[in-house]
Formats: sequence, C-alpha cells, structure tokens
Amino acid sequence: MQNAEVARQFEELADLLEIQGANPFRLRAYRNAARTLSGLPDSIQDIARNNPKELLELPGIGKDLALKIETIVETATLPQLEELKEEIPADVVRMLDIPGIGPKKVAFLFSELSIHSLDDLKAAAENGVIAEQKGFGKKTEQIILAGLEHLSQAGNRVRLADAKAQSDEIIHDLDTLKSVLQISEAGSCRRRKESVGDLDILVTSSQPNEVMDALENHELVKEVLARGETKQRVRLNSGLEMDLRVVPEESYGAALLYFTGSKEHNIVLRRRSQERGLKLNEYGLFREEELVSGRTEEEVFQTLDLPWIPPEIRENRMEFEAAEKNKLPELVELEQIRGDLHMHTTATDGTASILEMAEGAKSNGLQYIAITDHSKRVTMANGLDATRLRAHWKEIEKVQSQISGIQIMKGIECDILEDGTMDLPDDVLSEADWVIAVLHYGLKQPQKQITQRLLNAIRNPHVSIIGHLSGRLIGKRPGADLNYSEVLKAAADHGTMMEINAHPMRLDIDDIHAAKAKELGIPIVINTDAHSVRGLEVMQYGVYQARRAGLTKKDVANTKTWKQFYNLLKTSR
Ligand code: DGT
Ligand code: CA
Ligand code: CA
Repeated sequence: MQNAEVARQFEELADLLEIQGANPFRLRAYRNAARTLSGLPDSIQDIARNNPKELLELPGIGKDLALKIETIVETATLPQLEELKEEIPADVVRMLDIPGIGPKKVAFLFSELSIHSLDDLKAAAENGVIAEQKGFGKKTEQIILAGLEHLSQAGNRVRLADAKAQSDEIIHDLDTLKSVLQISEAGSCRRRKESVGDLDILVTSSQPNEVMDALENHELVKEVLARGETKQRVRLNSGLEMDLRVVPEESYGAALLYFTGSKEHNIVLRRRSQERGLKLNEYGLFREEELVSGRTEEEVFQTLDLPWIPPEIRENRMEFEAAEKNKLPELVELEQIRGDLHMHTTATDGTASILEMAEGAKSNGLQYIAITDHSKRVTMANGLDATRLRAHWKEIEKVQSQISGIQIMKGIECDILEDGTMDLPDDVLSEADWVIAVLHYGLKQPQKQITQRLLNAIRNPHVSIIGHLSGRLIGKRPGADLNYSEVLKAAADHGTMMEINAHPMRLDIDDIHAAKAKELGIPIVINTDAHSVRGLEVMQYGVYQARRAGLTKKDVANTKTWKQFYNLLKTSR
C-alpha cells in the first residue's frame, strides 16, 4: 500500500465526517495526518509493519491515528470509513467540491431533499427545488449549476508543460496592453507542480475591463464562464480553465502570495501574521484597518520576518523551517545544467543521428552528453543487442572525432528484465561509459519483486544510474509499487545515481523522492530522454521538479563541468 492511498483514506474520512457535522478538531487531525503521509518519503506500510512505535514520532500522529494507520495497512481500509461510505454516497461527497457549497448545505441536500447523486442535484436545481429552500435561493441554484458544469471537467488535471505553454502565451499577449502594469502567473502553475487543475493569472491595470475584453477575445479562449468587476473565469479551447484577477498595485504582492498558494503554505503565513497581531489576506497585510505591506511579495515576507520563498517550495514541507534558520536552498537553475545523459538516436527509436543530437545539445550550451539507446528487450524500439551496440559505440567514436566542444559518452539505456537480470551481459556493460538501468516491463509486479529487480541493478557495479525510477506516466498510469526507502538507501550505499527524467509525462523521480535522495546524498542527474533534437528542450521541466524538491546546484551532478563529472564517475564506483 502506497503512502498516497493511506493519505487518501484519511481525506475521505474527514470529508464524510464533515458532512455528518463532526467536531472540526477531529477533521483537522485527519487532514493533517493525510498531509504528513503524502509528504513522507519513507513507506508508511514498512513503518507500520516493522516499527509501529515510530508512527508516533510523525508530526500530528497520536495513538488513535497510529492505530488507524496500522489497520489501513493490514486490512486495506478502515471499518469506520466503510460504515460512513455505506451511509453517504460518493457523489454527495463530491458536492463539497462545488465552491460556495459547504458541508452544512451538502448535509441538508442529502438528508432533507434525498439528493443522492450529482444527477439528482442537477435535476433539483433545474426544477427550481433548490431555490425554494430556506438559506438557498436563486443564487445558490446558479452556483450549483455552474459548479456541476465544472465538476464534470474536474479531475482532468493537465500536465504542467501543456498548461504553462497556454498560460505563457496569454500572459505574453495581455502584457502588450498599455493599461497592464504588472502581470504574473499564480497558482500551481507558478509553483511548477507536475499537473495543474486550472490556470491563475494576476494583473494590475488601470483598465480592468480592457484586460478582461482582451482575454475574452484571445485566440486561446473559447468562452467566458463568469465575469465580475475585477475577475473573470474563462475556458480555453483545450478545456483548461483560467482565473484572471485584476488587483490594485498596493495589493499586488499580497494577492500574488495568496493566489500562488499553496493553500497549506498560506495557512502558515496567516498564522504567522496573527502571531504578530496582523491580518493577511489577498489585499494585504493589515494592522487593524491599516495596510502594513502588500505591494510586493518580498515586502510581505519581510513583515513576517521571512526571506522571499521561491514559489516551487511553497508547499509547507520544509520551507518555513529552512527560512527560519536562514538556510533556504539556492535552487538549481536551467543555466547551470552542463550535460544531458539520456537520449536516443535513429539506432533505436530516436529521429535524429548521433551527430545531430550532439550538435543540438552543443548549441543549447551543453558540454557533454550520453547517447543511450535502448537495449534489445525493447523490441518495439528496435533495441540493441551486444553486436549492434558495439557497432553503435564505434559510430559514436567516429562522430566524436568530427565534432569538438562537446563530449559524447558511449551509453546504453539497459532494461532490467522481469526476472531481475540485466538485458545485456556484464562484459558488454563494462565497456560503456554510462549505463542507465530502467524498468519498462512488468511494472505491475508486487512491491517485493519489483523492488528486488531495482536492488539487483543498483548493486551491479556497471550500472551508473537508475532512469525514470517509477515508470509512471503523469495522468495516464501510476508508477510501480516500490519500496522507495529500500531503493534509495541501496543507491546511496552503492553510489548509484538517480535520474530526474525531465520528460513532461514522466518527471520521475518525483519531487518528494528527489528530496529524499538529496537527503541521502545520492547524486541526481536531470535528463531529457530526448528522442529528437527538439526533445532536448524539455530539460527545463526536470529543473522545475528538482527545484520543487529543494535541490541546489551541488545536488545535481550534471551541473558539473565535464572534467568534474568525469572525475565523479571515476571515483564514485
Ligand atoms: P490547482 O489549480 O488545483 O492545480 O491548484 P492551485 O494551487 O492553483 O489552486 P487554485 O487554482 O484552486 O487556487 C489558486 C491559489 O489560490 C491556491 O494555491 C491558494 C489560493 N486559494 C484558493 N482558494 C483558497 C482558499 O479557500 N483558502 C486559501 N487559503 N487559499 C486559497
Ligand atoms: Ca490553479
Ligand atoms: Ca484557480
């Protein structure tokens, strides 16, 4: 059982109890537990099974919660949760996701009006039944109808690269308006989260209407969903939705902070404000009615005795503790990347030659690359056997002699077979400059078996690095059920590096486990896994993920110069 699943069950429990009108303190305890678990790099299942006492050391986990965790791990669920689910249908819980509809209203709809599904709710709203109820009215009816429309789309999170491209284009175009003074992305996109629910942008302008008209007429915008005096919600042609807010200049920093989130980060900021006798909202930081700060984010942070915290780490994971100690990490930057050690050519499933890839990387400013085509198990991609691989390496040597200013390593992306052996024999691997070991097949094996496969590869002295560890494809398929703590510990022990695969569908390893790898001192390499010259351009997304993990230049091995990197390789095994 993965941590995310245990966390999800606590969230669900809290939601159901909330509809029942349970004590808010109890709800908060469950929600905090869920957050602790989903941010935990170690396997909660292992802790619960092997060292249940350690559960009590986790933040916010007391005896009752520890017992519940053990029950979930052992029985895959909680009796209490099962009972509540019998009583309250899942659709009723989803009604909580309609903005403006709280648990009290949901409880009323469910128990007084016998609304058991979203379809029931839609019918009741359309027939005017909702508007008739005391405390509801025509306005709530409209909110519900709009909310239902949104819900039918929700759950459709969009990968960061796709979301950001649309956000960037709209921001670029709105920024050309004379009346726009400042404009910025906000929300999860600004935090560079791997997937985005909706886009948020923020503007200061003397002419809010001009900005909203321009957005409405933008070629990426399909329709306006709502429009007020200073805010607008639109649906883009892609289906993705966008919130635009126009704020006064003196509130811009406070609004940017508020709408960048995360919610969890904001909660801590508000608490810090209260501790200082101040009140923080999207309009500014106030003492009584007086605006103390709000024009810039820096100013607001400063009033709260904090340095400016980069958006990527505003998740209430480690940022406040680090900021307090004046130890915020200097996050790694794209310009610091000097090598790219995972890419394909026409020898397997790439579209460009060795020379074209090398030239492409060189013109992107890189000093070194590794050509890592597939091994033979990947028949679909025309994977290489020992003979073809050796010929391919000869070809790489030839290309190296034709191009200067870039080092080309002779690599291989070698499959870890279902039985845990490598797809190519050790004597072949030993001739490589760089071996990426990966799982492509048997990703659904049970945790023990698939973890063992990785441990074998990590312990193989010819393996340099594990590529796209979990095998997940964001929004498409979950990663393998791995024992991350065992895998990462073994990598640390054996000097095996870990990849952050920068492909926008992979971003694997994820931010939480990359943070854990850093903590263990495992060198991390950010690679594009490019299958074309254009594919080399996704490096940025891997860097975003590394930043979310709090990684600095020092933590990312391919920020080293070629000479430093070469030395690291020679000494690390
Ligand atoms: P998303 O869109 O699901 O990927 O995630 P976000 O973080 O972009 O969330 P969104 O679009 O609902 O709201 C943008 C930011 O606005 C969010 O990160 C924090 C802030 N915000 C929105 N609603 C609330 C709220 O009810 N309470 C607090 N404290 N902040 C909120
Ligand atoms: Ca958003
Ligand atoms: Ca939003």
